[in-house]
Amino acid sequence: MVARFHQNGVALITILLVVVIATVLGVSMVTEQKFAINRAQTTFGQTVARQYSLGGEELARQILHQDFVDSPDTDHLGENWALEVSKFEFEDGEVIFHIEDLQAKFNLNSLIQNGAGGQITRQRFITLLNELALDRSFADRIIDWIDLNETVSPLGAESYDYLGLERPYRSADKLMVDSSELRLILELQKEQYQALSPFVTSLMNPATSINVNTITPQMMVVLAPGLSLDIAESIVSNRNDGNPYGSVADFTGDPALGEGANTIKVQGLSVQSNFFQVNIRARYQDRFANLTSIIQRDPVDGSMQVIYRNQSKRVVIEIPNSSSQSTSSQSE
Ligand SMILES: [Ca+2]
Ligand SMILES: [Ca+2]
Repeated sequence: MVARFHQNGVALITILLVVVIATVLGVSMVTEQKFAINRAQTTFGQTVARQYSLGGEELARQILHQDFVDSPDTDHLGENWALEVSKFEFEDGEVIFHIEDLQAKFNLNSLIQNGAGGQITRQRFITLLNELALDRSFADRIIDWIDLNETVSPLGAESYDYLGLERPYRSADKLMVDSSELRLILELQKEQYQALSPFVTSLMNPATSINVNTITPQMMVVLAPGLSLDIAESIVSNRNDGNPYGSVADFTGDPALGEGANTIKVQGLSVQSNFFQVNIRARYQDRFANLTSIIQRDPVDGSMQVIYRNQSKRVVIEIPNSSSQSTSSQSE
């Protein structure tokens, strides 16, 4: 009897165990399915948001193409591409983007230009470092980082210096792909990088010019050392107020520059741009996508090429308030 009862008990426990396992399996299968559905939904939402961001890039291309048709010889902040923000809304989502002229900034790769142009460029960069209270040795260190050789400039640093660091690496010895490479320059600290980065870019062509129609007052002081920031601010404000320069000579001949005009070298300046950065933020339902693209526009035929895309940089676009709201509703 006892043995039989024992056997029955074992059978019951076995059945119970089977039921428990089946229930656990069932629950986990349902959970698994839910996860799979969630994953699929998330992936789908993310894909749509990505596509929206690429749509934003395409729209930016069209705007830049239209600008080439309308005014190929000059680019300034009164043109359509330079509107603060473009916003397009559609079902369950939106695309917000902003186009900026990269030739309003100093191209770090232009530091290795040869000849007189190179000398002027390097002097401009040293002026920029001075304005930002940064050590001028960074000019030589960046040059060494970019130039093909391993010959150390007077205040520079090449692989030999980097290989001696706690976490050793070599100098790149090629054009900078992204200005965030500055963080690798010997002794260039985070704060110094943050001070410098708004003024610099890294275009894969050392021979780019700086567009005097889009530069900030600070950059104007870099081009015309000795010019006070106050005067540069009033010149820029007048320029943006519907008085862009038609030529570099118009700029250097601007009477508002006063004595500052004598310090300006015309080499490497222009009133037209070929490199634009589009900062795009797209949303589909609760999924977001960031995209930073660089578009190169040919100055002769207006053809365009996306030469850089980055989906990992967080794009922050501030929506302007009511006064410029009209610029952000082009879709209507
Ligand atoms: Ca234009
Ligand atoms: Ca080098």
